[in-house]
Amino acid sequence: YTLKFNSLCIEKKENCSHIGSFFVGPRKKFMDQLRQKTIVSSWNEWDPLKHVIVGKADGACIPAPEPALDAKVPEDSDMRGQFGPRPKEMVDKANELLDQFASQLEGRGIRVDRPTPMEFNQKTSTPDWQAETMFGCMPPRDVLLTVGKEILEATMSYRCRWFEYLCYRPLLQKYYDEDSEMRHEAAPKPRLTDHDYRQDYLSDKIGVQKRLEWTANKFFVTTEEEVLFDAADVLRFGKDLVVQHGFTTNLKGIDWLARHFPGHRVHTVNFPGDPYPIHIDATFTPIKPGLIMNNPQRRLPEEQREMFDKNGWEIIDSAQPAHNSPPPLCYSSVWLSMNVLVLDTKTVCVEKSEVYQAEQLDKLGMEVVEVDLRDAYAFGGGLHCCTADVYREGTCEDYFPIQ
Ligand code: DAV
Repeated sequence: YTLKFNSLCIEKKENCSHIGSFFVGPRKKFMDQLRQKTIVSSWNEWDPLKHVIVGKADGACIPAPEPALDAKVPEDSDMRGQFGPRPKEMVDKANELLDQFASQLEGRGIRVDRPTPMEFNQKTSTPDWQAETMFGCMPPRDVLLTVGKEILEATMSYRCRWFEYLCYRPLLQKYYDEDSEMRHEAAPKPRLTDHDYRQDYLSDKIGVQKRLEWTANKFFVTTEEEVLFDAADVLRFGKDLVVQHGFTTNLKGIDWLARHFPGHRVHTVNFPGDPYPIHIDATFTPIKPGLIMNNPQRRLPEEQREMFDKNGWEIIDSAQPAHNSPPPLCYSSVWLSMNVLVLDTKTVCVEKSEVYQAEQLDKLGMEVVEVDLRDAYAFGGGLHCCTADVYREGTCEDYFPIQ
């Protein structure tokens, strides 16, 4: 069938240019596409990666002030007080690096798909609010959560990111068509009214000391008004999901995930020491079964270690970042150093300038693949952030039988 279909298309290609760009590419690539069977499945952060989405920087904006975002942008950040499209040279550079990363993965036999950027420099609104700009689609990890054969669109918790899922819909629809067992789900869209955010966080003069106190007491910017979560607050360990309670995910969000995945055990964690707790992936990084790197400034509290200790998992301090400050216009911290992408239990992608992190993983016996990505950090994060799993080999295992 494939060959027949293929020869028909090749034949048609000459006189049917309107048939679309899908058929116009080089013949080999086209045949490869036909041969690849799409499988959606990923149960953890370390099984052999076979198919992944890598984000794009096109048209990304610095979002306009809004309650949840203001709480996250560091008080001394160069981004405070400005919004709108990011400088073109920075977009081009970030895209060059993301394209290069995609090619590196493809060179290792991993299938890579890219999202469809939209006009992010436009106002969006719902009956409840209006946002001046959108954000971008560099970090698919924030939006898409793959658990087994399901890809779930997170609620998100910033107004500027409410419509971001649209950038991934062309891919999700394709996967849905191509894998008859794929489950495409979307969490309930939140209203994101002012009731969702603590007014206390509206000031830009809170100070780090006060923030550390608040976050240690789990007094975060988001309230418990409604279900809220970002996908990047979730780590997958087979039968167990570990979810960070912080600025972008509230307890209702975690409860919703537990009800939504009844076959899983869902664990709530938080990491005192982080004045801006969003997303778990620069804080707690599983490398392979039994081994997790933890940010030494944001250690998992003793009382939350039990399930790891009991089951013989080791939690080690990650190496120090190589930089003292994030790159310009970046809303993430220097700890993107530990935002690595594990390709399999022996291979890990580390940002090229993060020499201490690379050295640590090398000493742990991993093959380190260097990836130049620092100039894309500002667009939404590091190597883990800018990817989302479609397919990793492997099955749903119980790594924590003693609960
Ligand atoms: O440390 O700023 C960044 C995570 C982005 N997904 C941090 C967390």
